[in-house]
Amino acid sequence: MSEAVGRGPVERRLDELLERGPIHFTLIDPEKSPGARAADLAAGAVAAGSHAILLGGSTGITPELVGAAASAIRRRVTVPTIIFPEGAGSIAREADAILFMSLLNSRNLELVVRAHARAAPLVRRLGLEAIPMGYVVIAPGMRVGEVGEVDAVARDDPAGAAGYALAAEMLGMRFVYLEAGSGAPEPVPAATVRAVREAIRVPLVVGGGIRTGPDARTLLGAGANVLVTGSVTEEEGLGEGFRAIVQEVERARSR
Ligand code: 1GP
Repeated sequence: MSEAVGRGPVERRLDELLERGPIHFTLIDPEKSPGARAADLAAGAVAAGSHAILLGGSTGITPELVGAAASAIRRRVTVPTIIFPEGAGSIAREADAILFMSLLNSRNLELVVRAHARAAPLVRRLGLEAIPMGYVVIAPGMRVGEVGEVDAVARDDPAGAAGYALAAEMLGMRFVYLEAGSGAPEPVPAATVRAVREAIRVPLVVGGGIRTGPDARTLLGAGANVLVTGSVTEEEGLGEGFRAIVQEVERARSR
């Protein structure tokens, strides 16, 4: 029983890494980068120092695309491959785990809990490890803000974000993710990250619009535990920006 409701091996591994400092997740969209291309990106990202691969995208995702990418990635790297779902169509048995996340500030109950109610039996049947996460969109929110029918937390409302994050923790979610939206012109404000970090005890994930080393340094300084980058990885092909971000995480880990 306790094993069924407790932390699985992927989450335990993340917790161990987090005990020694912040970590970096590389987000790969299996529609833009299918199969072998996803595996090449993952191998490069891990060689540069990234700690896990997230597989997800906001449109056109199917279990076949996720499954093929996850299989190819698992042949190349030993870090966890974790599904960052857009819905039930993202669920594939080939991944190591799934972020089982509720979009807390959506107006659409589908994205808060109803899709989860339909997906949960499949996740259990496939034996996928579910990592419970509260997902909170901060303005501008970009595409996930629109598709997710979100009442985005304003950029000058750190207390609003902290309220959602603390509610997530009190509901038993073991990670909180602050999302500015993929391709956001600016990441989540440092003041928001700081307020949330001070409010909660569980690890804080931050993503959306992180493109440079200084962006990463600011967010890490404000207390982010996990940085997620997607656009900088795929558009610039693991270029200077990606490397600088991972180096900042590495520097923070060695302090
Ligand atoms: C999106 O937070 C992630 O869900 C990553 O955003 O593509 O802007 O890096 P970017």
